[in-house]
Amino acid sequence: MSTKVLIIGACGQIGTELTTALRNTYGVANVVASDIRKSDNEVFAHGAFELLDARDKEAIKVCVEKHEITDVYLMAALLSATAEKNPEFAWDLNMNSLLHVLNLAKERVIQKVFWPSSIAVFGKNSPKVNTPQHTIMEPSTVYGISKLAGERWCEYYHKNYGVDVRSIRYPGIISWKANPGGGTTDYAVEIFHEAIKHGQYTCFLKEDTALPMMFMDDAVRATIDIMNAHSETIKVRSSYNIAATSFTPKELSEAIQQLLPEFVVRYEPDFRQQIADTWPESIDDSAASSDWNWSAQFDMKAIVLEMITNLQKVLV
Ligand code: AKB
Repeated sequence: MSTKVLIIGACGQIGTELTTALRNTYGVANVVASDIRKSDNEVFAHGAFELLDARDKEAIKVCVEKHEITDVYLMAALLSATAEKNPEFAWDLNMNSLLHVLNLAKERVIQKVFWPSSIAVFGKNSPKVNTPQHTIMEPSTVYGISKLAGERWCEYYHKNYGVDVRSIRYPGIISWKANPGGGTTDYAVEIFHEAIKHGQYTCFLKEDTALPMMFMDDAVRATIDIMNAHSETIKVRSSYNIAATSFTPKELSEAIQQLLPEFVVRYEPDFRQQIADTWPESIDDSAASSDWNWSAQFDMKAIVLEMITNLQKVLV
């Protein structure tokens, strides 16, 4: 059977670029984008698009059957900072959307599922440096709790019902084509926009808060690679650690100042500081490397160059 893809939550930061990458891989006719609202990003001006609430199992099933979908990428979620403001809604969206899609796979309506987890599954008792694949996991945010519960469901559905579900724990994702929304790592995107537009930025995290980060191209490649890997090589059916780089706001600011010497940063930590304080500083991704050959291509310097070069074209 040929691959026909549905992306749920396609208009978000990762979904937008994943839509383009999946269309390049499988052809425009074989990729359906969906979201609760359509974004005006030009990516969605062409190709199939469905308005879809990720909490509505029946609507997902109708869409899947209409387009004869084989693979679902479930990208809809409330991220860490927004979820803290609306815990019950976050739990409903993050958890029920996953269960709906896993059940469609259990019923063999679809063949394969991609579902993103996050470094937010770790907590203050997890080792902070080079956080291992398997370790203490005591997330303190609603988002982290929902991602950890989701990981357990993924493994459960694989083990008990043979569901082919694959997952990676995204770090903070840095990109210039679509904005992030509601995350703790969002500062690492906002800072570029403000540096170019206003020459200054007020950061909501402390200058020495190190967090794992990744450029969008690496994140999208990881997503497509894990989905294309042979099933037997995917030994972790909860979710894989993946890593690219780690840096503090101060280190990022200094790298930006290399290209924009006038750039000034102030620090006014808010409630997101408490979230960041419970997350890893860096991640051990050796399981992903050995099982399905994962490795990142963009370090901090390369990310800064890509961001500034591309945003200068679109913002100025
Ligand atoms: C967030 O900050 O909430 C996300 C994440 C690390 O999962 N970017």
